[in-house]
Amino acid sequence: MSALLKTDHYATLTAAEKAALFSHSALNLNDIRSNTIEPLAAEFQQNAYTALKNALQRFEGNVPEMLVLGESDMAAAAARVAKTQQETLAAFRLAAANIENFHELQRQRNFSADIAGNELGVRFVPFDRVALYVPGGKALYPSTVLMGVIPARIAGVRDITVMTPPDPQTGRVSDIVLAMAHAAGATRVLQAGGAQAIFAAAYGVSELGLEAADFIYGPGNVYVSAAKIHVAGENRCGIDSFAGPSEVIVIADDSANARYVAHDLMAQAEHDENAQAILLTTSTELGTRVSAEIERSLAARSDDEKRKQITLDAIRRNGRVIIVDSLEDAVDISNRYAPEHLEIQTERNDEILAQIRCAGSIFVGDHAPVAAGDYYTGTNHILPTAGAARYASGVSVYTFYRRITWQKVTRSGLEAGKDAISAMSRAEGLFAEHGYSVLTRFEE
Ligand code: HSO
Ligand code: ZN
Repeated sequence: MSALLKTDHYATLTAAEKAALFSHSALNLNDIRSNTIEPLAAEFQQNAYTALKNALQRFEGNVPEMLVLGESDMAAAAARVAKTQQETLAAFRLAAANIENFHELQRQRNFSADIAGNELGVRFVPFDRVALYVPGGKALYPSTVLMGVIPARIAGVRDITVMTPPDPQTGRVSDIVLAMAHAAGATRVLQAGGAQAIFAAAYGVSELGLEAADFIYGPGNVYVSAAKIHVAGENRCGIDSFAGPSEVIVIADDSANARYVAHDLMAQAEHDENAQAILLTTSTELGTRVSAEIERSLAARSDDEKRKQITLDAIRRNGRVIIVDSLEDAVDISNRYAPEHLEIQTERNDEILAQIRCAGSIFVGDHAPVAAGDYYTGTNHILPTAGAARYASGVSVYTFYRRITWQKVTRSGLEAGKDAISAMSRAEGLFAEHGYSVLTRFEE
């Protein structure tokens, strides 16, 4: 049995061990909130522009000369990329087209209906201003720019800010990120990362032409997450669901390919030392072969030492093989865990798919690694983590609408309901005004 990947039989776990399995990678934001986030919020309340510059100087040691890049800067970057990185650009364009086509299908239409003689409807009105956080610094996520901006633009959002930290080496946001922001339809790029970027978007910075955003979304580190929770708690704007370390559950039986499964688990681990990668399988043999492949392949890797170490740490800390008695048990465990990503590689994929109740995004079949959705198929990769898939969904066109209900009530429509309204308002002790506001319309 592998020393790297912890293997257990689910039936033999104690209640506490089962609970630990469902706990996700916990993040404790309490210290960060009181030590960093609350004082920073106070600074922004005084003067957002000064607070932003001071915080960037303090935390990043540098304030970019141009904090905001607009359409012409993004276009210039896109032109440079078109010259120097043609292949990369072509790849991202292919992905953008798939994302665009899939998200186009999610456009909502206003509707209305006759209910008890009155006309009732819903208007889907896009948010006016949104701000997408894209992690930067060591890793680059131009793919996340596409995933965040395209659905907002399709929903009809007119003002889309991308916030991302500049490369510490060059002091500016990379051309490929700017080119993707341009291609996807972003309005501007704020060259700032961290909690201060979130506050800038939430409070607005008039000196930078930045109005307070209605909605802030996108993955980030603990400071970014804590800042988002703070501004949402102040009711300044909406936020997407909690972004913790990335996770995958793979449900597989003995028909699965061990090498594929092993590399899908490692792909998740590659993101972050706190990433979670869990295999639920009915096959002890598959478990053993997956563990062996992970050990073998990591030992053989000699490319990027830093990434290899992250992958190794995540596998060691949060990599698990859980042997289950049946695929039904695997489904049950997965539904309770509510993974960000779920892969299904079994002989009964469709049946299992239909039983899944909680997951961010599901990858069905031997040829559906998470990386396919991360980059290319067209589904979104900004997904709920840490169990939030129980109640939240990934970013989509639906994310960006206000759903405003309306009703046109006629004299006859109101008349049909007036007695019911009187009785109900009386039952709630509100007849004097609620009830009367209806009845007065039928007085001579
Ligand atoms: N798996 C990540 C998304 C991503 N992977 C971006 C590579 N680049 C969270 O769903
Ligand atoms: Zn990924």
